[in-house]
Amino acid sequence: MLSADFAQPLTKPRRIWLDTDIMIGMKDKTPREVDDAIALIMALEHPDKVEIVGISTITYANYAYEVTQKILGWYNKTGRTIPVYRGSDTANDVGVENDATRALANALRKEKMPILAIGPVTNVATLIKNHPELIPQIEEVVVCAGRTPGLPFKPGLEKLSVGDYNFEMDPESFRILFNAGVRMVLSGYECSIYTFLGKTDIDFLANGSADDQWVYDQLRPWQQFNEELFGVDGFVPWDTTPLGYLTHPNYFKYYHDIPVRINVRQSDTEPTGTKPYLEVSYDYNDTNWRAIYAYKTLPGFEEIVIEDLKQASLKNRS
Ligand SMILES: [Ca+2]
Repeated sequence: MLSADFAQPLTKPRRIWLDTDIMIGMKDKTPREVDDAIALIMALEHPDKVEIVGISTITYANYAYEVTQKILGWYNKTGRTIPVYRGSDTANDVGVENDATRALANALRKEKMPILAIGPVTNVATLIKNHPELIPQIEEVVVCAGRTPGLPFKPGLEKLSVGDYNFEMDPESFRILFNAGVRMVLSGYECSIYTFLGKTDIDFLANGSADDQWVYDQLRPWQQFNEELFGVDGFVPWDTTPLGYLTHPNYFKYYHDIPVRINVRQSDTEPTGTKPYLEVSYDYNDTNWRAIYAYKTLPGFEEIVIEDLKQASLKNRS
């Protein structure tokens, strides 16, 4: 027989740090990536699973700060104030302290927690480089990066190769994280590619509150820009899968304790030259680096992403 106790959550939410290169709505030559914003809205919809202790920004740090505050103002219905800190503006100054690295250090001095780092990992690497005593306080770093050997990144109709953006922006910082022996979770292209938000998936936002409409007005051009680049009208919400590792881990397939290496060879995104690739394989026997590698999203996760956006929108109307 079920007792009333079963209705109570069995575990407390996991307290996490979010480091993000959120750039939704940034005025530029082209529409900008929207996935960090979707991951943030999703995280706010699951206060039973994750509690965001603080948010730090990386690349375009000032714009990211402003837009994060805006989105929190609209969609944070958790009753908790979530502080936001400006991090590295360039993702090429590892070791240089900033508001974000100081705040993250203070947070880790108080408690152990995982870091969800859905941009270049410069802020996290600065923390590790300057405060190695805090490494044991980092339960894990969940990132959107990495590939199985030679896997091309060709979204949509597979006409165009794209880079492993977060890794290629700052490979040195990834090196610092792996050398520190921090538990790493890689949930990148391979895991995320078949999660796809098309026009009909987001139409409801166009009829929502003024806030929802602002979000729609950023998502829709991003979908159309994706059609120009990759042939399909819609986008992959990449950063939702590393969040999903923390909120809905059963929706992903993982290679556990898989060796990781940085391999340098001919670039698949530039006509000439070489570039580094962050790759995982059980065949790599000359590396101490290890990760949990998410290689597949199972059916149902996309529905969770859409439902979370709908719930966020409904709350925003009342
Ligand atoms: Ca991102």
